[in-house]
Amino acid sequence: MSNLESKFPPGFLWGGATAANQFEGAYNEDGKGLSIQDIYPKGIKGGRTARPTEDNMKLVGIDFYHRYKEDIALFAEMGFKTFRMSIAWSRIFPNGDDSEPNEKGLEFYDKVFDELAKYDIEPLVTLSHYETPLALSKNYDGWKNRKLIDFFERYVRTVFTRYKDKVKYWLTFNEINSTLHYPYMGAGVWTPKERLSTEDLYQTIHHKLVASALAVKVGHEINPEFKIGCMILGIPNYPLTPKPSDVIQAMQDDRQNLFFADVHARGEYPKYMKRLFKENNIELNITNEDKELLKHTVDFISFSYYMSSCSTSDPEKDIQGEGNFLGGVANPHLEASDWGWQIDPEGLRYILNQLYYRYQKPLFIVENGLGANDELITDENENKTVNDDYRIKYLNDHLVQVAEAIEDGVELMGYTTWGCIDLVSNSTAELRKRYGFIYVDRYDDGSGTLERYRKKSFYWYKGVIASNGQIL
Ligand code: BGP
Repeated sequence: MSNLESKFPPGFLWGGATAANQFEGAYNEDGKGLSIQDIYPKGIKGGRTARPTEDNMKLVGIDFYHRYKEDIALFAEMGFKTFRMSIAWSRIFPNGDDSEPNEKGLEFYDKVFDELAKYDIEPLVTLSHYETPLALSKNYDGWKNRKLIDFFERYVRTVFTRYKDKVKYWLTFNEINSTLHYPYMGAGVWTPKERLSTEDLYQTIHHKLVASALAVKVGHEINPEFKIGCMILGIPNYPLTPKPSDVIQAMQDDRQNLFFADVHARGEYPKYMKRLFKENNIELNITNEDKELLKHTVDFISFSYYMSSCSTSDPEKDIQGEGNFLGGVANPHLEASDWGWQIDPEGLRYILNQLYYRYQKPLFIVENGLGANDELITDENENKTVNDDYRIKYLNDHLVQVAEAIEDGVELMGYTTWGCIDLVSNSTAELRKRYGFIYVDRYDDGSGTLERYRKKSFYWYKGVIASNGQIL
């Protein structure tokens, strides 16, 4: 692409993405309450950010809470135009249902936004990144309970009002469609998934959809300049074979994701969901007020993209979790990362087109990246670094497809790589699954200095941003 004009529009929002629970640390400082992530046992080592013990260093994240100035300076050095982060709800309302917000928590994000402003970096803020306050989970069964809508409204009003002149771009719920598969992570539902009826699961989802629309409404009232988007886990499903029943299966599997974007973009439930509810005797409590609220549609659609998946109508071939995140069947034409996530750059062009021409709303890629085992080395200048050519290749290949999609006519606001600084993995709670341009000296056994080092990809991404994508 190098000898061509940049295909990325002027003002394209290049940057990186994070989530509070995976990198802030300071799980109980300055009045923060626990979130569901703080006790969530995952991976081989158990909990995430609860009480730090020697063999459970994940508990401190990577300490952005105390090192945000240093980290933001590094993002600025790469030329970031935007930085995606989340607000930890339980820093603001420690129990979720408190009547007054925690001033110390609010002050922390003031400081972060002020620091970003120094470098003209636009914050892109997720209101809820798998971070339901633990007390709401235990005491109310999370989003299964309609009351959560009110608590969420109080929280979003508080942060929208407080930061109305500091933040313009907002996302409501991270990967809202994953609630269908992970009701605890997605919605703080304390009842174990096996005991949750399908009806309760969809009611839970309904509450989140209403809360998301309510956030759009309230946000636009507080500042009409706000741009508020939904956020979907983007996994396109290909038919495993050209057999018509496989094609239909792929269509059905896609709807498990697209349903969420459909409601956010169109302001009502699609007919195919009404059919699904009818055929499964699911009767949701959807009030007239809910229906009115849902009409507050989003300004843009954002999504994460790591992989595609294949769908089959043949139950014998349909082995759940055979290499992809939400089940599905492995694609024989694709290779996978060390964690079994199949790498498919062209799938990104495909889903960009699918979403854009379905909704005709601006899109934003808010996560994409490669989790890998990085090796820290000392280079000839005695600098510590990582030669992560594999990461550069992964991102370059994906961005070339993004440029193709832009040429296809897709309106794209920006691109933030996931985990621009190494952070704790969401699915495995490990730190060795690294995504960053910045290496953090921290290991799964709790050792490490927390020093930051620039990887080779750091300089590559800096060049990509400086040339607005021309060096790809
Ligand atoms: C997405 C989540 C992120 C992030 C990313 C990478 O699903 O929104 O929180 O962690 O996946 O996943 P992992 O950390 O499991 O490699």
